[in-house]
Amino acid sequence: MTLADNHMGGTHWMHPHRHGSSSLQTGGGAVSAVIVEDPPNILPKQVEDAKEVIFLAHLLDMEELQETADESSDGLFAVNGNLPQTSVVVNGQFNPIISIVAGEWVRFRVIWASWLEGNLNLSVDGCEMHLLAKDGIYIRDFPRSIETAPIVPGVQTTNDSPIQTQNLEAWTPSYPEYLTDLRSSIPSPGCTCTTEFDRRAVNGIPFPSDKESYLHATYLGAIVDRNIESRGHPYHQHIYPFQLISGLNTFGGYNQIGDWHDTYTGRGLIRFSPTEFTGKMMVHCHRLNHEDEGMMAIENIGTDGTCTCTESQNGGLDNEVIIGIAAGAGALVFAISAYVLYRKRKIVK
Ligand SMILES: [Cu+2]
Repeated sequence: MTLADNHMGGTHWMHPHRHGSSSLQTGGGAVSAVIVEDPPNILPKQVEDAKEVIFLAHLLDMEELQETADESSDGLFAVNGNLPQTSVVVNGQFNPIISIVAGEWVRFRVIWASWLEGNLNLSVDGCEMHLLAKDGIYIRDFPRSIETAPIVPGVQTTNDSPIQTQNLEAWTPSYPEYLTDLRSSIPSPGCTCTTEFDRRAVNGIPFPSDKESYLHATYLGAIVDRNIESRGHPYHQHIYPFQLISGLNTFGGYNQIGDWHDTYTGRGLIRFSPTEFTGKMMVHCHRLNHEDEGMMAIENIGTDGTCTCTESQNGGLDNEVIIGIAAGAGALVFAISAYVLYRKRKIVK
């Protein structure tokens, strides 16, 4: 795997994405961590020196997998004998023991490689927990104290989990150009669209059988806003990470305005700017059985300076709040250098 020189270090993961088989293959265990290491002397010393634990949590639900296989008429997958109890395994193990030393900071690289509903809600009894990064991108206000990491399905995050030790020093990463802050940017004309997840479709439209028809279109250099109405579904976007702008579910402070994500559950305004890669950008529910059933759409990134939106076909949804959020959104800025994102699309997702 070759990454651009300016790719930010971080914790990622990869899984298969064959449409119609994503949930079966990913749920069956075809998941792996992808760690992008930082060069020396980039991270604060307390983080750089910390013991590191890769914590790849995966939902093992054989009953659901068998049902998925039956629904998809997959003749290859079969569970024989007694089904193991549904559980979350960590690094492939059930109830593994991770030893840490009292008073020392530990860097947890946490991946919730889930393919169904439900957040991971990671907490460590008796330990302080501070957020360092989400979705493979460092936050700007480390150390952000959190009680629980409500990691949504498909997401990776990095925590530092200590036990009463010296205070962590504040640190703001220097962001590469493709992660330029968009909070104060003004969205480009016509580039603010609404994306709704509901009833195994996006804006009322199931994933098109031609695999070509796109929902929204944008272009290189545009400042793009999306009013996300995902309800309980984790909205996931390929290629370009997006910045949380307004109207967010903060999950008790875990999410802050300006955070970079590639997955977000709930309602709110997000912003991104395509900077290098043109063509298809997939968006989908990261409950992969929903994605397989049609809750996925294509955004097209062109070069002609034109944005288009496809309105929701649902009709009856309450959009007033969303519109209010859009009007009240200030503006930020960001731009993604595509090399990274390309790799993300091709390899990580
Ligand atoms: Cu969903």
